[in-house]
Amino acid sequence: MRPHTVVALVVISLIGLGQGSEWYDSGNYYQIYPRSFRDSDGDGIGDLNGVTEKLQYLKDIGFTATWLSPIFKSPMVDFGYDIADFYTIHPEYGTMEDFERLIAKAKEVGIKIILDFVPNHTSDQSEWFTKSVDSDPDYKDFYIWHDGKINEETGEREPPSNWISEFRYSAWQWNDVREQYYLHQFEYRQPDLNYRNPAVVNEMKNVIRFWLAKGVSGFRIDAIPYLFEVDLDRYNQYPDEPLTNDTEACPDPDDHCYTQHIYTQDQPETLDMVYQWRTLVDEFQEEYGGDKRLLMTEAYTSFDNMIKYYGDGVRNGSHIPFNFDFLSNINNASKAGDYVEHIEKWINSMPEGVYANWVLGNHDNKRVASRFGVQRTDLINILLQTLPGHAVTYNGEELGMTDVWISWEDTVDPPACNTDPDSYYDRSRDPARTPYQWDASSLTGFTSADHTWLPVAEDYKTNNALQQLRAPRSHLQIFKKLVRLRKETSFRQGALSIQALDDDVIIYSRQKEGSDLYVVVLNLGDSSKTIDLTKYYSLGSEAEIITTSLNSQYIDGEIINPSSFIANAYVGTVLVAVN
Ligand SMILES: *[C@@H]1O[C@H](CO)[C@@H](O)[C@H](O)[C@H]1NC(C)=O
Ligand SMILES: *[C@@H]1O[C@H](CO)[C@@H](O)[C@H](O)[C@H]1NC(C)=O
Ligand SMILES: *[C@@H]1O[C@H](CO)[C@@H](O)[C@H](O)[C@H]1NC(C)=O
Ligand SMILES: CC(=O)N[C@H]1CO[C@H](CO)[C@@H](O)[C@@H]1O
Ligand SMILES: [Ca+2]
Ligand SMILES: [Ca+2]
Repeated sequence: MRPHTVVALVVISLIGLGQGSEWYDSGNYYQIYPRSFRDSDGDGIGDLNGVTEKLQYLKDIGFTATWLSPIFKSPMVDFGYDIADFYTIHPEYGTMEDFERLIAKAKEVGIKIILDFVPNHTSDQSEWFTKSVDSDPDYKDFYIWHDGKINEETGEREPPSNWISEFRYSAWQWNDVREQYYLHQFEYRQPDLNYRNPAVVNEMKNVIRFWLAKGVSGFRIDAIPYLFEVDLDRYNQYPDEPLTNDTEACPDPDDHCYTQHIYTQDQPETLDMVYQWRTLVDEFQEEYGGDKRLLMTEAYTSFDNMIKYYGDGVRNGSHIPFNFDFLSNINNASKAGDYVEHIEKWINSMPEGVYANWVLGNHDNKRVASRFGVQRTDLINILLQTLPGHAVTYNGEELGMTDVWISWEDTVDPPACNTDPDSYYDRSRDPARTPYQWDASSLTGFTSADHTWLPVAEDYKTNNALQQLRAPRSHLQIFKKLVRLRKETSFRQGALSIQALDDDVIIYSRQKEGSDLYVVVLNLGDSSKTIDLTKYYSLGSEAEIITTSLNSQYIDGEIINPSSFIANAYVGTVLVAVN
């Protein structure tokens, strides 16, 4: 064994956490990308009836809840993140009756449904926007309009400020009818709503109430940092954002990273809005009864801000502010110490009475198996499922699905389409959005059509859910075991004692006093290591392998000697002490 870079033993005590009795405690969440999950009617596009059909499958794996990427009426410029009508189901995905059946089936099966709420913008096809363009008095100020400014040298009209869209180019778009610019922090066909207009705040609360009344268990709220922009009343005109001046990382003036978003992100009013929404869902539950309703929030923002989404000590906010500190900082090159540092950082910074959450994949990032290597698939799933708090899984990660290469011609994702054939691939989110691999039949059992909206992975004949369910050992079998394990007292309520042994190996224990002692060993590196686990944890002469990566030399149920445990390359293992 290589000499250790010794990192002090860090014991994170979580006593007092996880004692709650809400349905979402230590929850296991599954993100469904409906367009790619299951096509029930043979048009090559996933739909609600497809989701309904597969709810039992998700329940069998053991998920608590599933959150669906947007299912609302949309011209699909940004695949549903451009909503034309917040109160209507997108026709390609089904009808309101289909949705009601989905909710009924979910209740029957015992899995909660969480919807994606996209508050920052609508589609330019929204009736609200059309009316705003026409200066209808009720909608005139629903969006952020401005005359722009006149360039003193050329005399020409220019956008009000240098703000850049997340999807490249100016965040201001000229409208010929209203003869003004409107703001869009994403695609130009996604105009930003004006949250300084109380009518907008009110209407969006109505949207939340509408779906709560339909029986959803909560919302995952999209792109929150962009909600508010700087208050125009405080300036004569919208101020330019400072340049980042990073000519190496961001040389292109059309790229979002070219400026620092001090006026367009993380404005103080944003947190208040989240707290208001929390009050709304809490009040709804008090009024109409039933289980508590849950809020999950998406905010790529500073660490301190992420933590504030939980609440400010007086008001509560999001139950699950997605941990993008982990997602953004942990990558294939991360060392064991980096993992431990980020895990500790989150747990130590959370306010009391809330849970941590762990997420490494979603529809905006390349697939976990592709980012970390297929060999590490099980290791990453073991990590996410055995840390204290909520675990969030993007559909397909439990199968170890990998990115599918998509040609420039087949590319449909707007940030990629806004580039060119040479540079689109890095920006494209299509490779992680391909159809879910159900079985080995034509087009992987996703559809009965002869085409799909994005290509199906080439490996689907050997890598699919059915094959993995039938195989005695598979990514999915390991995942299912982990999900069951999480329900054990030591995982729900036990303390975490974690350390990095060197650059490659992370070890931790989960134990609640009086309950089983579990030890997790993760070897990120490419060589086997022999470890005396009894040096770190009070293990006796025997321990049982609960589950371990496919490429491990051990098998589940095997009894081993923990004083000479062999951690194979890229392998994760969960052991339990045997008395
Ligand atoms: C970038 O350079 C400009 C002009 O030199 C300067 O005004 C600005 O403050 C710089 N931005 C940062 C983030 O340092
Ligand atoms: C915040 O949530 C906690 C439970 O997590 C509860 O005890 C407290 O009353 C809530 N505060 C408000 C202002 O709702
Ligand atoms: C991840 O890192 C390993 C070395 O630790 C390397 O062999 C592999 O190619 C990397 N995989 C990806 C997808 O970058
Ligand atoms: C992770 C996530 O949901 N990202 C979304 C953030 O918001 C933009 C615009 O609505 C979408 O394009 C992303 O997919
Ligand atoms: Ca369909
Ligand atoms: Ca906004």
